[in-house]
Amino acid sequence: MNVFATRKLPQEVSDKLKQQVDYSEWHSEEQAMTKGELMDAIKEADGIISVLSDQLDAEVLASAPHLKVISQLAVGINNIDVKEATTRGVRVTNTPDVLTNATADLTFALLLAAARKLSAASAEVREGNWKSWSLLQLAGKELSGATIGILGFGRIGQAVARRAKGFDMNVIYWNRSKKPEAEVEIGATYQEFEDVLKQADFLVIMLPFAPELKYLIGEEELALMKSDAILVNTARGGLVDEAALYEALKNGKLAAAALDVFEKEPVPTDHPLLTLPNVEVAPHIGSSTLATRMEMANLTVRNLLAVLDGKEPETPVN
Ligand code: 8YV
Repeated sequence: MNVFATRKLPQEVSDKLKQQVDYSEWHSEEQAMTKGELMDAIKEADGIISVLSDQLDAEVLASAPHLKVISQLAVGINNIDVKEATTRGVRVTNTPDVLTNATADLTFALLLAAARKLSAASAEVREGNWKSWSLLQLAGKELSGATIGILGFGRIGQAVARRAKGFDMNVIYWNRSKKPEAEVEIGATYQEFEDVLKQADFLVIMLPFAPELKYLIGEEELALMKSDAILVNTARGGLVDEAALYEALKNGKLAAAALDVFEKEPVPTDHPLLTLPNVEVAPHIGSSTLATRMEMANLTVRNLLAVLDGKEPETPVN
C-alpha cells in the first residue's frame, strides 16, 4: 500500500508506518504543498495523511484513483470534500476528543492574556518601560463574576465552560441544539444567539467552520456586544469578519480580541489586526501540546492502517 503524508510526521511514527506500508511524506516543514504538487504526490496513493491547509476538493480527489482513505490529522475537516470522497468510496477519518483539553487550555490562555494585557505587559518589562508602580498600570479585566458566552457547545466548548467555572465565571452558551445534560453537569445556561452576544463579557467562538457560518460574527453582531467585551477565537478564522473586527477594536466598540486562527493562514504580517495593541495572537496552536500532537499523530496512523486493513477506523467521519 502506498501512503503519502502532506507534513513530516515524528520519526517514531513514520518508522512504524514504514514497517507496514510504502510511505513517503512532503519534505518541507517551512513550505506547504501547492495544489499541483499535492495532485502529483498522491497519484499512486492508497492513503493520505492530511492537515487543514490541504484542499482535498473534487479535482484533487480525482487525481488519486487508488485512494481508499484520507486520514486527517485534525478534528476539523472543512478542507475535505467529504461528499465527493464518499461518492468515490474513500473513507475519511479525523482526530476528535484527543485534542479537546489542549485546545480548551489554549483558549483560556489567550482569554487570560487578553484580559490581563499580557503581550503589552511583557513588552513593558522587556523594553525598559517599567518605570514605577501606578494604581491603574495595565489594569485588566476581572474574570470572577464575569459572563463568558460560548458559541458552540460541543466537546471543546464544554471543556472551555468547565474551565470557566473554575474561574467563578457565569457561563452562557448558544448551540444549534440545546445540551440539557451538559447544562446541568457544568452549570451553564442556554441563551439565544443574540442574547449571548449582548450579555457576554468574554465571547468565545467554539464552532466548526461551514460555508453558511462564514462571517457569523460581523459588523452587526459586533455592534450588539458590550464595548468592554473581549472576543476569543480559537475555532476558525472564517467565522469572523476580520475587517469588521478591526474596525470595532480600533474604534473602542470592543475592548480586545485573542485570536489563534485567521481567515488566511499563516496570517500575513501586514494584516491590520496585527497593528493593534489590544489583540493577542497565536499561530493556530490550539492542539499543540507534545502529548496531544503525538496522540493525534498516532490516532491518525491507527485510523489509516485500519481502513487499509479492511477494518473499521476508531474515529470515522463518513
Ligand atoms: C490542527 C485544528 O492542529 O484539529 C483541528 O481542527 O484546527 C488543529 O488542531 C491543525 O489545524 C492541523 O490540521
